[in-house]
Amino acid sequence: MSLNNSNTVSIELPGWNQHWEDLFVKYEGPYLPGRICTVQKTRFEVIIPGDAISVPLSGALKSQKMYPVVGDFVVILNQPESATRMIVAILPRRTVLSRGGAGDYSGKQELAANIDTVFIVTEPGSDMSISRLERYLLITRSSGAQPVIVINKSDTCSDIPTLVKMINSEIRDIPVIPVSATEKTGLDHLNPYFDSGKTVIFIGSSGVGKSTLTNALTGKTLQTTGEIREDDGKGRHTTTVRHLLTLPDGSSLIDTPGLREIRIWTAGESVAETFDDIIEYATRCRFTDCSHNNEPGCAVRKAIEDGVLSHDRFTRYQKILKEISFEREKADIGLKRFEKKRFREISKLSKEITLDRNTGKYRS
Ligand SMILES: Nc1nc2c(ncn2[C@@H]2O[C@H](COP(=O)(O)OP(=O)(O)OP(=O)(O)O)[C@@H](O)[C@H]2O)c(=O)[nH]1
Ligand SMILES: [Mg+2]
Ligand SMILES: [Zn+2]
Repeated sequence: MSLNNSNTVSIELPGWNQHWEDLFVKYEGPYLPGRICTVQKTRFEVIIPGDAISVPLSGALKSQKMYPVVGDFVVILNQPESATRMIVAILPRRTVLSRGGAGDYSGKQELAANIDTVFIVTEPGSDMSISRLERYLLITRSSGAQPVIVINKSDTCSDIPTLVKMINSEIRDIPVIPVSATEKTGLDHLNPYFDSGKTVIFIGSSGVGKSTLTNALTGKTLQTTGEIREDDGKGRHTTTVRHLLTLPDGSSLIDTPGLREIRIWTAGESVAETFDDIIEYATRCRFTDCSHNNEPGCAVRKAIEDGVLSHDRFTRYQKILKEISFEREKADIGLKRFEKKRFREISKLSKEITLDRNTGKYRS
């Protein structure tokens, strides 16, 4: 439970290392460290050294609205003599994946914490959508974790190389890994992300095969999987809770239910990274507050005319900006006043996300 002489960590907890040990040392007394593996209505399933227990949250955490999420490292007050066992603290998160991305906006939903790699799962059929992938990319980037795109069900597509090429041309610098969970092909390419002590998560629409992948990688049928309804090709939600599973090599994997919608409240850097080419063209517009609609000397319009920037990509970028401004306004001033201020906010936001001409770095 504490450091031994050789300064190695002796706590057996998935993902636990010196970093967490250093944060935990101040809890002297009847305390145990734990990692949240499932969140239930009022209780939390927690892995503790050598065991898994179900515990409630302390009243103090509840009143501060501090709710642990799957992947969190927590401190448990452990007093068996008075039958007291509850979560009393959440150790500071290294990364946090939220449905609304980063930022302090009401309604933001935290999905998981302390994730190293986010596998954004899609399939070659009707789920395939660049704009959906970009949304997942935005929330991943603002979480601090590393994104990887996984195309599952590659067995159902006759030309995977062309599909991978298309995704690579629209979304650059992100690994795109085709796999088949049922045929067990391509799974080796996911191995590097499962280093001992690392935590990965599967996100993506319902029915893309996140749970089937989870079972294929763990080699056990831990998660229930579901057939896709034949009439509309839409998967129902087979998985209903986020669940952290520990693999024999000490890595952890979180399977999640499909997300129905991804609202984007994140701005700044993650938008700039995802649409870096557009931000770069914009630095060459004649006017610094160019809206890229019909101003003279607009380098973004020129790039579209020259065929170096796809019009679709620009449209997706504008749509994302509109959406962020919409969510921001809704959170900030309430529905009544927000329609009026909406346009002003969009232009403010596009000005915020700029490339610094001197340093070449993104500003937001
Ligand atoms: N052909 C093919 N089918 C697959 C593959 N992987 C999963 N499936 C099928 O796709 C369906 C949905 O799989 P799930 O693993 O339940 O999907 P999920 O993403 O976990 O869905 P939710 O839990 O609802 O979010 C099942 O019928 C699987 O058998 C694959 O690689 N190839
Ligand atoms: Mg599932
Ligand atoms: Zn412009």
